[in-house]
Amino acid sequence: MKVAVVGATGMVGNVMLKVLEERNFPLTELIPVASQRSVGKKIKFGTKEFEVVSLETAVSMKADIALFSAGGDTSLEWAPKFAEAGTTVIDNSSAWRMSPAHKLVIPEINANLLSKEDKVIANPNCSTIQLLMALKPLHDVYGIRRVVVSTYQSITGTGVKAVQQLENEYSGEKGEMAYPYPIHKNALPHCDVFQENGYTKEEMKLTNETKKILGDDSVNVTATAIRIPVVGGHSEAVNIEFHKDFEISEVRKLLSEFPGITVQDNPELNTYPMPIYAEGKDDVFVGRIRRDYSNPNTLNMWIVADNLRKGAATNAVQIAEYLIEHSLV
Ligand code: A2P
Ligand code: 11C
Repeated sequence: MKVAVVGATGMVGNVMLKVLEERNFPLTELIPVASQRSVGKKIKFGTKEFEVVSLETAVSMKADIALFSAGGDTSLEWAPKFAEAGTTVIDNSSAWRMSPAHKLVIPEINANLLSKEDKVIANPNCSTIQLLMALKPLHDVYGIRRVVVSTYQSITGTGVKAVQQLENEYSGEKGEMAYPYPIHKNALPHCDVFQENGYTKEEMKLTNETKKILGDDSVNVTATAIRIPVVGGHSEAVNIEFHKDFEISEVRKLLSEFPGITVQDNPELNTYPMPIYAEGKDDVFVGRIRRDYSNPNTLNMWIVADNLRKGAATNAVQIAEYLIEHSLV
């Protein structure tokens, strides 16, 4: 497989390269792509080095698969050009996620929807992926009526500029601000841009992408997304009201048996998921599983995952693996 990574010099692109390498992806040629300012830079991959090329050059190289993570505008303009050249694009931006013509895929949940005709496939938002990994096995058995989720999101979700802002604040240096306020020692109730309805775009992604991925418009999600000065991953406090009642022991079993989920839940031993330990891992970690006694059929839990891994790069690479395994590319 000839694979292009668009945004190879960025935060997610970097992890995509790492994940491709770790998983021994059947890759014969790597095409790293970034903006004009990075063209010619060398990217190490395994024992080899590859030169960063421009988007124009990359299209003409006719890769089998292109993993895109270079922002929504780049995807909107360039994904169709790659597709026209015969390349299957797996796009990590929000550009195509809600388009009815494009599939929004978490392989463990709905990869069965994919066909050879899908030339631009959307990778869901990071906070949606980890939420749905934990919701899906429970939704299948108890039926979700409503989810209330509060997120505690890593600055790596914003990209290199945000990591630099936090470093500058630690060291007392002045520099470019990724956020409108300091992030060190702070919590910003503001991820992505505000919408007319008073929610942020990140909060609406959680609501809308959930319905699309579960293929069920009746699942209601209300979200508050918070940015905190953490690097390892996103955390989510989730309250779920089901149609049917449940046993906590069965909830634990369903979660433990779902591929890609690790249950870390033993209050006696202070065992629960934390972003510092999720960093660099591909799994979604679930803990603090307990009944909400204030409402019937309702559960509380805490979900943590490395947003650059399962929330972005790993999920995209898993989609690519699925396409290859099922001869869809
Ligand atoms: P570059 O490093 O040349 O700017 P992050 O989200 O971590 O900031 O990374 C964004 C990634 O997207 C980088 O690899 C960046 O390349 C790439 N990128 C940003 N804008 C463009 C563009 N207009 N064309 C191609 N790549 C882009
Ligand atoms: C965040 N979820 O952490 C974002 C990052 O829609 O893919 C990715 C934005 C997106 O702020």
